[in-house]
Amino acid sequence: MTKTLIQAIEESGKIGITGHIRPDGDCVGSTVALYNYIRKNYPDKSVSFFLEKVPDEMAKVLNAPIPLNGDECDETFDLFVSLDSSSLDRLGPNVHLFEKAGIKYVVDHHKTNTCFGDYNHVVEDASSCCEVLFDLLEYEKMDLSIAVPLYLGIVHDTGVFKYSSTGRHTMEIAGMLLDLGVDSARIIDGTFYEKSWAQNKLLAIALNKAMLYDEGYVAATLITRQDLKSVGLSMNDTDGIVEQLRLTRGVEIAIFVREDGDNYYKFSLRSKNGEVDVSKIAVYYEGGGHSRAAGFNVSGNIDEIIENVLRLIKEYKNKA
Ligand SMILES: [Mn+2]
Repeated sequence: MTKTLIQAIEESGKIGITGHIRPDGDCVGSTVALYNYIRKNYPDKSVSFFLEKVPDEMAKVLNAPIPLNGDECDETFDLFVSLDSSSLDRLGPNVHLFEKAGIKYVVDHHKTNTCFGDYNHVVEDASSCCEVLFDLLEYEKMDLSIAVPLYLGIVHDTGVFKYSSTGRHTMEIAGMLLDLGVDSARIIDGTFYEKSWAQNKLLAIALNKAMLYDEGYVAATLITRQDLKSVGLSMNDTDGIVEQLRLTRGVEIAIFVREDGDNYYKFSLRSKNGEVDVSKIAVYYEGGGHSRAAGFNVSGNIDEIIENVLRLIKEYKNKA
């Protein structure tokens, strides 16, 4: 027997909510929206919000709770909801809270989702987890504190309504959220396009170091810890670089590599027209994602890894 998210909420007194480590806009948006929805409509229930720090630019436009850290919590929840996370390990310090909860509920849109809950509501072709969540909640019970984070998540996961996952339904939801009073320009510019001066400087470094491979089919760049240090930024400030590479005319595959430790790297992959399913490359390295946007972490010699990724691109391209 399946159970809707609303049923699970209604039969639980103590509820926990979490998303994945290094939360992006969709993760922040979906977790905050569900938190605010429960607070507004079920004031008698206890609800706790577990996540890493909400990025400042998002916190500015959101009515977001202060996140808790699962490492510092030993409680047992009647219901624990995981949003926008494709696997259990992506819950980071909150894995143990999810595992011992009475009802483990997964809401997601990653096709690589491992269905690690008791109930797994995974809609593969949805633009975002926020879109999936919108459909699980009642519109009549939403207000601006719920509409803003949902809109923010959709904006971020669709690259502002332009990725192929953006469908009629996505736009209908966005329209319904606008009806609730969402200030769309403030969310789009303030949380998606706007970058700090240091981030723009980092983008300059990344573009300067970028290389073309496979006769311009692939563009790739690498940002080292030293590069980040030179502009005073941290690992969380590299958003948007892979997107800029992707926008290069003629480039089909964009690769952004970030050095996160000694011989330890984070890869972000984009496929412009879907000629190569980059989630297959991510899965090869035990990462995950979508066919046009995926990522993974890997240890080893960077030249050899890049060479292998380029080989995989060729292999999957010929299979498409
Ligand atoms: Mn997402």
